[in-house]
Amino acid sequence: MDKAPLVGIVMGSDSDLNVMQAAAEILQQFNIPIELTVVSAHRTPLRMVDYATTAQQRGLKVIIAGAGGAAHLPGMIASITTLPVIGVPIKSSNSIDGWDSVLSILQMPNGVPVATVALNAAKNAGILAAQIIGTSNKETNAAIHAYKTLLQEEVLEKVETLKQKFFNSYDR
Ligand code: RP5
Repeated sequence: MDKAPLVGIVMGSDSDLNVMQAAAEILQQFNIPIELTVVSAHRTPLRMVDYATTAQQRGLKVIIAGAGGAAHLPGMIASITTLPVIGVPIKSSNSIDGWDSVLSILQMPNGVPVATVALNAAKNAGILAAQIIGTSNKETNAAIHAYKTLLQEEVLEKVETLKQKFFNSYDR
């Protein structure tokens, strides 16, 4: 992508990439310029502060931050920037069962929100970021509308398939 990134995707480790790349892929599908890198709250704290401090002036509109275990990255970035931060809890190698990641990202104190998606739900984080961009960009908004229409069509196709096999009095 040669356009200035609008969404920043960061993760605590490159071991998070197999989950986080779904956010990058859906944003690229929506034609939204992104950047993606590793920023660790615990291993590179000063890099995290610098990333969050410079994010807005570098043109970003939304940050997606993924981490696992003691997942402090999204909340710490949200404590520094005024950009909306979407948190992706990741079930990682240092995660007990995923709840540790979820609760570390979800249970933020009043005043510092992180929009937390489901465990490993980087694709939803990408869609939510696109929806935020879409509030001020007609093409993006149209692309999301088309995507949602497609989701609906897929379900209706499945309804048709089931109709061949099972009775359904709700014929709409
Ligand atoms: C977290 O620790 C990272 O976000 C990752 O989910 C987890 C494990 O990191 P590695 O030990 O694989 O680098 O900070």
